Amino acid sequence: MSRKSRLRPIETSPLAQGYEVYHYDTVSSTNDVAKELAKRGAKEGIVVLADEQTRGRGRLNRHWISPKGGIWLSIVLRPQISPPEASRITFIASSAVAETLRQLYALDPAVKWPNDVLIAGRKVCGMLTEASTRADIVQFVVVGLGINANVDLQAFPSGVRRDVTTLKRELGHAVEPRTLIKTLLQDFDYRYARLKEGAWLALLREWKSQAAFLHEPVSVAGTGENLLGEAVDIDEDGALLIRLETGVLKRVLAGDLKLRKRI
Ligand code: BT5
Repeated sequence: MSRKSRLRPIETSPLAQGYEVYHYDTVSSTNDVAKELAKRGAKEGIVVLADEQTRGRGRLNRHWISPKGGIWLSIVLRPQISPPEASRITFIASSAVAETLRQLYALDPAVKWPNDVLIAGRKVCGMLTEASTRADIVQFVVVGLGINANVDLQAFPSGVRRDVTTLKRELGHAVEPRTLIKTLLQDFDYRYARLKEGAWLALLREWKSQAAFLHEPVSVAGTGENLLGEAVDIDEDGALLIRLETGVLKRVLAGDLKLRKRI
């Protein structure tokens, strides 16, 4: 038996209709635990929540800092989508986070391509969507969300601190995690149901209306060259369209976008 399969949640609770939350103390990565559960047949709507992650991951296996006080969770989904459509889940999850922070705390968050939620230009939440496919069919999707809720800025090394924020810092007080998770899952479910009904383009429009980087000068790294230009749009495939300084319009499927001024 693997170490993972011996993990036991400290609590399970149906926090939102259709979502059963398995709450763990410390795990390596909630995405890894959720993927393991999904491989063993876990149904759609199982949520893995951990107080702390020892090997939290970002994209490209980057380290995701996940101390106690944050909300580190992953949702198992079984959508009938093609592999390239899996990135849609990232978009609806970030919309749900932004809307939840606005509703519960009157904050003014913005989504940023491809997988961030920012407050005043600083990252408060990141998303990691991973799909398991067989013969070009999606078996399951795990969407992981990391929200810096009740985390002190001192938890971050100085190199990332200036680009990061936490809810506690923005609000000046701690938030109630259960209320946040419940509202978030309800909002996510509303968008996910619409996605399944074919409302992707409307959902993408909503995501764009929550974005603060469109029509702004940006740089994009991680594409082999550092691109400088204006973020023009996000297309139906979730790709970024950037107007380079040379005037050429370039389509980018994945990369790291930075605003060239803090807004
Ligand atoms: C992400 O990657 O933003 C995806 C983060 C997903 C985390 C969740 S937590 C629950 C689930 N379980 C996991 O193991 N992962 C998911 P990316 O865009 O590659 O950004 C990573 C970069 O963000 C790092 O290289 C750091 O610079 C920065 N970073 C690390 N920890 C951070 C944090 N807690 N808050 C804000 N930025 C952070």
